[in-house]
Amino acid sequence: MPFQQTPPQLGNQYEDDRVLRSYLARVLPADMLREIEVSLAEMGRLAGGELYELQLADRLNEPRLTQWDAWGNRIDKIELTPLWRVAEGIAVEHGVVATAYEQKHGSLSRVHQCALAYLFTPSTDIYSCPLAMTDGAARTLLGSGNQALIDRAVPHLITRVAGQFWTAGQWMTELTGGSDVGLTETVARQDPESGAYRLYGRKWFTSAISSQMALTLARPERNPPGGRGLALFYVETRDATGRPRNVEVNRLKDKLGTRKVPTAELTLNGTPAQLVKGTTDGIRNIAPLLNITRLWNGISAVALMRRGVALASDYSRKRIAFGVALSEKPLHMDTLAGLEAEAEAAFHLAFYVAELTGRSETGEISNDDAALLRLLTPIMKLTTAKQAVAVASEVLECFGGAGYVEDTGLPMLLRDSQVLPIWEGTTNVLAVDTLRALNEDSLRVFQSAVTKLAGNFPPALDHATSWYTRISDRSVLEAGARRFALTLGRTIELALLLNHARSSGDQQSMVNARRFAALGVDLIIDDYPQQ
Ligand code: MFK
Repeated sequence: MPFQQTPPQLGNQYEDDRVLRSYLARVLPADMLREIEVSLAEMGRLAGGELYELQLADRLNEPRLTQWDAWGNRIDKIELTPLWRVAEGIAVEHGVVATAYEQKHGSLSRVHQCALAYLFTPSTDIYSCPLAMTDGAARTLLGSGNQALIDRAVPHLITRVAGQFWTAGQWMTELTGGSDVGLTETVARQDPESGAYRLYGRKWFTSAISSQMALTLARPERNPPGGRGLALFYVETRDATGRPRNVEVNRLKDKLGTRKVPTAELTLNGTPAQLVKGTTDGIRNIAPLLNITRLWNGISAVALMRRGVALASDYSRKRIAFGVALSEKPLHMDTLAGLEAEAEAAFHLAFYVAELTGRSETGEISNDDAALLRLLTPIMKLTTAKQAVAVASEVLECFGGAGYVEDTGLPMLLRDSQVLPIWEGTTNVLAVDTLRALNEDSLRVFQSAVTKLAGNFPPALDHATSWYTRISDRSVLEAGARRFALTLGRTIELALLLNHARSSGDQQSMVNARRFAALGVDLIIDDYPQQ
């Protein structure tokens, strides 16, 4: 009988997840956990079973754009892959967006929702992208005070009824720059009689273009240049017959990963649009959306890490090399232990931001914690995204050549992780955003949160603080901003991990905390050679 390698397998992704279960047992009241556990176990069963099988079977399918019908009409029809169509139904039915807005459990509903998203994400090929933008649009509209738009769109965004569900797009990026949004060239022209706006311009990188609505930025005519001169607009993408409303999809992007996400280049050619909130300050007004999608980015990062570690751990028990299973090899297990420690540390930071986000949404947040949330959102996004890429790369190596072969489904983990540090603000843009959010107050709150969680004032935090307070030259500060933000990120990850280990009594969390500390937290370089 020739040798046959057993592939890795997944069990119930909730029941098998020590980190998620021990975290939820610590932060949720027991009756809430009992109540929601059924929904989590069901999502875990789907994610490790039917959805995972469908994901592997759907591997080569990609979304398709048909620009013209047989009779010369511009239709720009987008067909999604079977996996995405199933994913949408499951997301709606299980309330992967809705749970955060139904608020059955107050601010902890956000934690429940993030747990569902975390279980759902790794088996659905970045369907988390449209869900993230939908969630962000609902939050932005609800905070806008624009009752007409709230009444019109929000019920669709947060519904559990399949036929009524809308996803939302986030059309920001233009050719002038993905990061420097203030350079946006799209113009908003107002009809002098009706007062209605139409948008003219090109959007260069619009994710999940299959959405029914979008939030976008454009410059009303005669507004000044820069971010302040932009306004936030609401767009419905298609009319009642399904025809695009003066939006042309020029082509879909040919991307390294996230291949199921129909990401488009668009021309807005008189697209009807409504102001969301005022005629200026579009960047400030769209920031709630950015902060929600950045939370999703972090939850997706930890979800993909968790999937990689689950597959690699299972495989280590099935793969025999040099006479024993890989799980008997000290070096292989040391490698896996490092990945587990990174993944658990990242998990606690992403879910801590979810807890704070939940409290900010129900108004149960102090000024101090609101400042902490503003600071931690970019720190969490940039730190977890970098960890996800590093973990995914190492996970592939745990499989040897099989990790490099497409039809194992494993390379997709690396390609999909690679988007996480790029979209929703690159690492460097978010490092600069960290500086934007940092002031005397937020630094003090950060220090006291870390000290309370860790039980001491960690040396890495002392080093980072003294570096930050010593540097007065802005260009030196910016040059070190990435190392600084990552040091803050890893410092609070370690503090959260220690706090979890102590409060829950989870011995494996303590092992992971020690390992994570040994892997390195302090990335500050005091006197980096200047060019
Ligand atoms: C899988 C899960 C997730 C997936 C979803 C993915 C789909 C998305 C696909 C995309 O990638 S969409 C495009 C994403 N693009 C970005 O994230 C843009 C990245 N660039 C930035 O974030 C820049 O930092 C920014 C554009 C915000 C900087 O622009 P400016 O013009 O230099 O901003 P400025 O003047 O500093 O800020 C304007 C105002 O907004 C200020 O407030 P004030 O007017 O009161 O002074 C800022 O404080 C405020 N602001 C900026 N960022 C904020 C914020 N407020 C709260 N939170 C923030 N994050």
